[in-house]
Amino acid sequence: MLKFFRSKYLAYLSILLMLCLGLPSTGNAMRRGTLVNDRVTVASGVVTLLNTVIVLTNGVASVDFTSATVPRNYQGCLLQVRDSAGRLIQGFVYTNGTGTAQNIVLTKGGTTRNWTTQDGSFNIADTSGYTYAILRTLPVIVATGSILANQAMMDTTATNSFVAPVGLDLSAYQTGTYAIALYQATKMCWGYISATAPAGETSTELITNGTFETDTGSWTNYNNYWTTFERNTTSPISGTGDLHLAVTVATGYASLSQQIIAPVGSLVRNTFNAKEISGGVRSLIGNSVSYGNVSLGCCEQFLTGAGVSAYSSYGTLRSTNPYFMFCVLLGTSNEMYGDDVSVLWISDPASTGAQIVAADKVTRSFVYNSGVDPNASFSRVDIIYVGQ
Ligand SMILES: [Ca+2]
Repeated sequence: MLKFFRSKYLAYLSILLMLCLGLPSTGNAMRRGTLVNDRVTVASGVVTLLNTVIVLTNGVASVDFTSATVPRNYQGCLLQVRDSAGRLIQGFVYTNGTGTAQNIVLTKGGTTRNWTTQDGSFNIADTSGYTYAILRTLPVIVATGSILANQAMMDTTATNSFVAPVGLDLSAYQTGTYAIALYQATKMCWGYISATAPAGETSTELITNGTFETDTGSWTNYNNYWTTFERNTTSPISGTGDLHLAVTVATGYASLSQQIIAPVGSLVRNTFNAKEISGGVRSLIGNSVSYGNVSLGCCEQFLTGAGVSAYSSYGTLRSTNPYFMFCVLLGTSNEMYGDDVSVLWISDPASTGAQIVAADKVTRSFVYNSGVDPNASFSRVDIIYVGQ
């Protein structure tokens, strides 16, 4: 399961890792990076006392410069205000405010309403007015955790990029001010979380004739290795017919397959109902019509027991236009019945997932992907507040 906890000290480590992994290789797995310009002034100016309302109080800290854009267009940035004697107050611009007023929080990405630092004698009624500066600062990690194998629910295509990890609600981060970074042993990827919430899981059926109600059309018995391949009408699993497969040859393998049309990196959900009479029958979405290598496929499920069971698995395609198959390595007799076969192509996740967008915060794509395996576990996942 996912475990998230807050951290501010891990921010620098994460940014360093992103920078290092993005650099050309020189033969070492990592290169030492140096962070410079971690604070850059993006706006500054002067304001009169007449146009300034400053609230210093812990819990309700805010500022109002009678401007619709300053500092509200700089959420996540550090606001510094000095009175005419040079005394300083500074705090981080929060994610929202009221009217021209803007809430101030203690830490970037935080929720505690307070100024980060205050010179004790700062004058909140300075008739000579104030100067201010708005500084862009390093992103900060606001949540971190890990993801088990087959639970990332990722699409890594440039068209549909999204992440919807099992048990993790990302809807709070759909504000256009967060990024997500996912790490494996030697790989990582990251992108911005779109401000657009997914409308809900959207899918397209890729299997033809998964119900076997009239025939076994659209299915291919590779080399006829399944010696029994027929539509069964005697007590079918559902409807008027189901799939019956059997083979007794002692060596080799057998597969019954159907090609599905979707690009590599797509998320799919495979479901079917089945019962296994004997042998070690499994299902797989693999890269060829023959007995597949699971490292080249996804959604591997082993049939268990003579009673009808419902099978369900999510996976990200490892090749373009792969094959769904029922397959066995031979050696003993193998026999199964199957029905209601479905492979749904998930083009948008549930509303708790996150569409991933590129640096323009619009185009669906990860910003960087060194080749993560979406079906494997992720040792670390960070939610990063970047602000505006
Ligand atoms: Ca049926």
